[in-house]
Amino acid sequence: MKKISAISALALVSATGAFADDLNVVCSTEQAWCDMMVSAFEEKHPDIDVQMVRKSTGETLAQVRAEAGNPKIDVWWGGTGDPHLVAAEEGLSQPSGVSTDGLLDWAKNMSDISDKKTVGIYAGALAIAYNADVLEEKNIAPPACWSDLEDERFKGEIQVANPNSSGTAYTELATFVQLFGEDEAFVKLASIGENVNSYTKSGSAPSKAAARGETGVSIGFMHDMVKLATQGFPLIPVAPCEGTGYEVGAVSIINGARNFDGAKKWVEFALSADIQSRSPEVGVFAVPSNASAKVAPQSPDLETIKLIDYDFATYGSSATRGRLLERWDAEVGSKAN
Ligand code: S7P
Repeated sequence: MKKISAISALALVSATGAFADDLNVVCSTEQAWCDMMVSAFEEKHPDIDVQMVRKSTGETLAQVRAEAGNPKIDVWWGGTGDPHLVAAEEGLSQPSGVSTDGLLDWAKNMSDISDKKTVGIYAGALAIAYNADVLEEKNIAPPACWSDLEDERFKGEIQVANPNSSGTAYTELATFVQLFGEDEAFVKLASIGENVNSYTKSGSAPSKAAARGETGVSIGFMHDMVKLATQGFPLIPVAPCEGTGYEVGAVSIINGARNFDGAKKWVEFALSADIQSRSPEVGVFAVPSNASAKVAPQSPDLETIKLIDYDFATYGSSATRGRLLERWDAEVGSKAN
């Protein structure tokens, strides 16, 4: 009898394709950080087997939407907060029940505006970077402001991601709208577009390309630029003179998650000071959301950067994101070289 039950259990496992304690995670940060999180989590919870894939933030939102009602993902960790807020608003994620005590206000704000369906895990400022060797060789004066990127001296020299797939590039789009007003923002983005050599899928790809000298200038998160600079690349991060926006990276449990308990343990783990203090081990210098986590000396000091009061409720809403992306496609993306 016992034997039959064991066989039935095995049959059930192969029919559903998963053991109960498999945890399916989509990670929207850098691969090295994703890998470190998985091994540290499995060390703490040896009974849980994590299956992780890395995808950009906008791409993950598209997958979560496509799988609504029958999700393959349990937990979505990392990536910029706006698409996490969109998922929350569209009923695609659910409250984790994990306490936000001990988190900084900008992290709690994500929880407050999403009915507790997402929460902040790190923050980082949007910036410009340039390869000092490339610009010097071509005798191009470095940029100091967003508006400089419209100048024809940067023709073919700028790389940035596509805001449909990349949360980083959507942060840039929303930052321009908040800094310059919507119509002026699209004029500027189209004019910068004249100088863009490629719109990449991933938000961190342009700065890696700039570090290698494949493009002169990139737009991305300053902490990712700092990582490349500390690795010895001639990459100089610039906080734009007009001011800049920032991201709050987030974590969400998907609505209908097959392993809610495991997902909740992941969120608890991701919010803990111990693991947040370890991100510099893999060269991630974003600012941690747990007030007790150690901040690496290499982390950009957000207090010294002219940051806008980024409106996450508005720019993380489904209608605003959808409308801005449609306009970007029509006025900027469609004109890509
Ligand atoms: O590693 C940190 C980080 O750069 O990873 C995320 C990622 O670049 C976002 O990717 P996409 O733009 O491709 O969606 C950022 O949230 C974070 O700063």
